[in-house]
Amino acid sequence: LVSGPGRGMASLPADACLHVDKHVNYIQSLDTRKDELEYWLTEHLRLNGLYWGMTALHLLGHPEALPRHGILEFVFSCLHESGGFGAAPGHDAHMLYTCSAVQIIATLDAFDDLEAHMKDGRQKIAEWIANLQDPETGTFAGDEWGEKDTRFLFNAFLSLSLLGLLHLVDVDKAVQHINSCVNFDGAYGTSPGAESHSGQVYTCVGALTIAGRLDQVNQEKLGAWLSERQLKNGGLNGRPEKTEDVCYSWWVMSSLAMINKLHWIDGEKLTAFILGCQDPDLGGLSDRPGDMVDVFHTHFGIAGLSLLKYPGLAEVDPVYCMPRDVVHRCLGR
Ligand code: GRG
Ligand code: ZN
Repeated sequence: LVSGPGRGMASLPADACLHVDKHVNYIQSLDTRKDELEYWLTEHLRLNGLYWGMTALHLLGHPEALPRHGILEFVFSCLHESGGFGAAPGHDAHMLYTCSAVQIIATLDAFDDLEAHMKDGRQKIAEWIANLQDPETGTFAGDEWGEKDTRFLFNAFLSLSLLGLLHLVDVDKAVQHINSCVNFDGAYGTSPGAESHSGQVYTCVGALTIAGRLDQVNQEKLGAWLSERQLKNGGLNGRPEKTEDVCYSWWVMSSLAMINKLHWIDGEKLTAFILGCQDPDLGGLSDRPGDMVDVFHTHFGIAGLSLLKYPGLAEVDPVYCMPRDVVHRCLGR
C-alpha cells in the first residue's frame, strides 16, 4: 500500500522535503475509509486519532481541512453524563480520551460550545478527572477500574490546566509520586521501580513543567540519557538497545526541549530520518522507513519536525503537543 523497497535514508534525495499536501489529503481521507477493516479495528482509539489528525493539520498550516462543526459533534457524542469521554460513542469513559477531547475543544476554542452542550461541562469534566487521583500516592488511575500510570497523571495535569482547574487536585502529592518514579539513570518509568522509558520521561517531565517543579529533575543526567537515544541512522529509540521509531522524535525531543537541551541531539540527521518515513505518493508517515503509515506516527513525526523548526510548520508546544499559540491563548501567557 505504502512504500516500495529502496525508500529510506539510503535513497533519500539531498533535497527531500515535507509533502504537506499529500499529508493533508491522507488525514482528510481517514474518516472516509469506513469500508476498510482498519477503520473498525481502530474504533477504540477514535478520539485519540481525531486529536492526532487535527493537530497535525494545524501544525501543517491547514486547520480548515476538517470541518469544525463535525469534529465537535463527534467529540460531544463521546461525552458521558459523568464528565468523562469514551474513545467513540458508547465506549466507557477513560482518561486517555478525556485528555484528547479537552485538547480538541481547546484547539478549536470551543469551551462555549461545550457549555451549550452540557451545563457546567468544564467543571464536570474537571471533577471526573480529579476523582481519579489516588489520595494515598498522588498518582492517577485511567478509569474507574483503577490501573495507575504516570501517563494518566500527566493527562490529568494537561487537561486540568487547560480547563483552568488544576487546583482541584493535590499537586504536591503528585510531584512526590513522580519523584518516586525516577531511576538511577535520571529517567522515569510508569511507576516506582519500573524501567526507564522515554514515553514515560515525557509524561513525568511534562507534569513537572505544568506544576512549575522542573527543579526536581536532574537535568544533566536526564539530558545525557535522552541524547543517547539517537542512533547512527539519525532516528531515536525509546530506551537502550531498542530500534528507532519516528514517535520517539516526540517523546525524546519534547523532553529535551523542556529542559532546554534540544541541541544535545543532531537535528539535521533526525530531520532526514523523519522525512525518510514519509509516503511521498499517498501521504502519511510510518514508524520507520518502508513501513505502513498511520495517523499516530504522522502526527508525532510532524510535531517532531516542528520542534526541529522545519520551515513552514506552526510552532508546537513541547508540553501540550498542541500549537503553541493555542496553549498561550488558553493559559493566558
Ligand atoms: C498529549 C501527546 C500527549 C500524550 C498523552 C498517552 C500519553 C500522554 C503518553 C504516552 C507516553 C508513552 C508511554 C509513549 C510511548 C509509546 C510507545 C511507542 C510505546 C512502545 O513501547 P514498546 O516497549 O516499544 O512496545 P520499544 O520501542 O521500547 O520497543
Ligand atoms: Zn512509534
